Amino acid sequence: MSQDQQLKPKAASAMGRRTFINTAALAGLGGVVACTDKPTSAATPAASTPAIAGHASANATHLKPGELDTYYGLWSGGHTGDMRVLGLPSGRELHRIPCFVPDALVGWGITNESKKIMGTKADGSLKYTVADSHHTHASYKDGNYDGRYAWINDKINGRIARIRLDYFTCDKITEIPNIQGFHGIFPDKADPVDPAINYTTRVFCGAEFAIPLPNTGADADKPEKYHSLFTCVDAESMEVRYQVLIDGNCDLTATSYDGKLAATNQYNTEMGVKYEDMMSAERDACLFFNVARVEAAVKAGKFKTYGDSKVPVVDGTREANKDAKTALTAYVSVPKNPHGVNASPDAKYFICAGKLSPTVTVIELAKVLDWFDGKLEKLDAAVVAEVEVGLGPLHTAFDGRGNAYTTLFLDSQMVKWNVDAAIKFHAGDKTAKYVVDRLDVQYQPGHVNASQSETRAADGKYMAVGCKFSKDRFLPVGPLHPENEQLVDISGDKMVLLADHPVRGEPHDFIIFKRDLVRPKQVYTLDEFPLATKDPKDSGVVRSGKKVTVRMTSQAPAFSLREFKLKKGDEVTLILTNLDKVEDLTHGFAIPKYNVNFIVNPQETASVTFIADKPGVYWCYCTHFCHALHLEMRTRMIVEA
Ligand code: RUQ
Ligand code: CUA
Ligand code: CA
Repeated sequence: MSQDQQLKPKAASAMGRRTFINTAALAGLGGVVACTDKPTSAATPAASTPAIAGHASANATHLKPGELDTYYGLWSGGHTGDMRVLGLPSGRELHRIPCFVPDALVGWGITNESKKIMGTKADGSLKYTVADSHHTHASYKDGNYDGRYAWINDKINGRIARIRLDYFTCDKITEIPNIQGFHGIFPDKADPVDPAINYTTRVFCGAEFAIPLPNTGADADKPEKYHSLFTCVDAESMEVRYQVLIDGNCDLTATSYDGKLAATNQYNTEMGVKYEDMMSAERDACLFFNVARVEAAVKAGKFKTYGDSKVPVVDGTREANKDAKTALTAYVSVPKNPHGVNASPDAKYFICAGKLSPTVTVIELAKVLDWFDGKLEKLDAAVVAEVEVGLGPLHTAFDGRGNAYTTLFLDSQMVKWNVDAAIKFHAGDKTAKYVVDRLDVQYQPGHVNASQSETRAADGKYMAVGCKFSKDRFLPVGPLHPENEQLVDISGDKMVLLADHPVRGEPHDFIIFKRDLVRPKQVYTLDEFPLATKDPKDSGVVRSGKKVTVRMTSQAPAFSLREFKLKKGDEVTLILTNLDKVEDLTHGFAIPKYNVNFIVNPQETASVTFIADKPGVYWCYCTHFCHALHLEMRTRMIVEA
C-alpha cells in the first residue's frame, strides 16, 4: 500500500488540508515513510461531520438550560495572556482569569493590587503589556489535581503566573532570569526523596531559546556561548529555586509521578542559531533531570550565577554528565525535532511526539532511573517503542485504558494507539496492531488533552483537540479565522467528534478535570484585604499634603460617598470596599477621562492611584449591573482648579 493510501482516509479532503501545510515544515519531512496500519474506514470525512445519531453520547454537549457541566477545562488564553475557564462537555466559556495582560472588565493592570502582581517600572506603569501564554497545568496530590493552584506561562517575557483555584484569580507572577522563550511548564507530583510529600512543591519551566550567557550583546556571534536553562520555581513562594544549564532548546516539560524525574523534549540539540541548523541532525533528545541529584548539587554549592541574578545554575550539559553514576541529566535520543512530551497515567512512560518524524517514542521511566543507578548500560535502551503513527505528531493524551491519542498536525488527524501493543511491535512482534483508530479533525491539530488525562485518574471520557486552523467550519469573519477546539467522545473504541468551538488565537494547551476537584469560594472575606473599609462611616477623604486617600464602600445601589473633592495635582489613592455579601453582587467603579475602571466582588477591596490632573466634575459610576438603581449608582468626583 502506498504511503498516501495508508495515511490519508480520503484523498479529496486530504488535498484540501494539504494546502495548509507550511512548505518549510514539508521540507523537513524528507525521511517520512509509510505507516504500519490501515486507517479505519469509519474515519469521519473532513467536509461533513455526520450526525452522531445512535451513539451513546449524542447531544452530550447540549446541556439543558440551567444544567451544569461535569468537567472544568482550564485553557491557556494565548495572546490575551489570560486563562480561560470552560465548562465541559458543553464547551461554554465561563470565565477568563487575566494574568499577564491588562483586562478592562476586572481592572487588571488598573488596580494597585493587580499592578503589584504584574510588575511595574519605576514610574508605576506596567513593565509588560503583551504576552503569549502556551501551557497551563494544575497542582497535584496523590497523582490527581488537588484544586490548589494552576500555572500558566508567558513565552514572550519569560513569566510564570499562578492561579489560586479557590478564587480563580492570579495571585503571583514571577519573571524567570537568564532565559528567553519560556515554553513548557509542569508541576512536580511528589518529592524525589521524601515520600510523605506526595503533592506539588515545584514547577519546572523549560526555556526554548538559547541566548548568550550573560546576555550583554558582546557574544552574539559566538554560538558556543548560547545556552538554554531549565528552571525550578517554588510552588508556594513562586521564587526561582535553581536552574540547570543544558545543551539544546526545551520544548515541553513532563514530570514523573514519583517526583524523581522531570524531562523536556528538545528540537535543537544541534544548538543552531540559524533556522537551517536546527534541522540538520537526524535525531534530537528527550532530556531527563534527576531531580534529587540536581538539588544535591545546588546544596553542595556546585553552581554558578549569571549577571544580576542570584539564582544558582548547575551544569546539566552533556559534557559534564557523561558518567551515569554522578550525572544530573540524561539525554535520551529521539527522532528529529520532537514536539511534546507527555506522562502516561500509569506512571510508567513519557511519550515524545516526532513532529518531523512520523513516529512517537515511548521512554520507560524505570529504565531511565536504572541508567542513573548504573544498572542500565545503554541509555538508548530506555526507549521501549518508536513507532510510526502518521505525519506531524505533536502532542499526546491518554484514556487510562492503555491508549494514547496523538495529534497529527500535517495529517489533520487524531490517531488512537495502544501503548502496550506499540511496545510489542517495537520489540519485534509485527502482528501487534497498535493503531486502534483514526479521526479526521478540522484542521491541523496542535495540542490535545483528555479528561483527567495526565493524572492517575484518567477517565477516558472526553478529548479536546486544539485545531490551529478552522478554515470553513464557522461563518467567515474576515481574514482572521478563529481556531477550532473540537470535542471528541473517547469512551468507546472509536473516537466520535461531538462539537466544534471557535476560540480566539492562540490557546495552545489545556487541562480537563472533574468539577468536584475544585471548591471555588464565591464571596471574599473583608479580612483578606488590609485596606478594607469595614464600616461605611469610615468613608471620606484624608489629605496629607498632595497625597490624598479616598475611602469608599459600595452597597447596592449606592456608594457611601455622594461626592468627594480633590485639588488639581493631587496624588489620589482611591480605596473601594464592596460591603455587599450576596453571591454575584459585584460593583464596578469607573472614572471618566481618567482611564479608570475596575470591579469589586462581594467583600472585596481594590484600590487605584492616579494624579488628579484634569479639573472638573466627573461622574464616577458603577459599571457592573447590580440593582434596579444601577444607573443611579454614581458619585461625583470634583477636581478643583
Ligand atoms: S507547543 S502546539 Cu507551545 Cu504547546 Cu505544541
Ligand atoms: Cu453597583 Cu451597578
Ligand atoms: Ca533538530
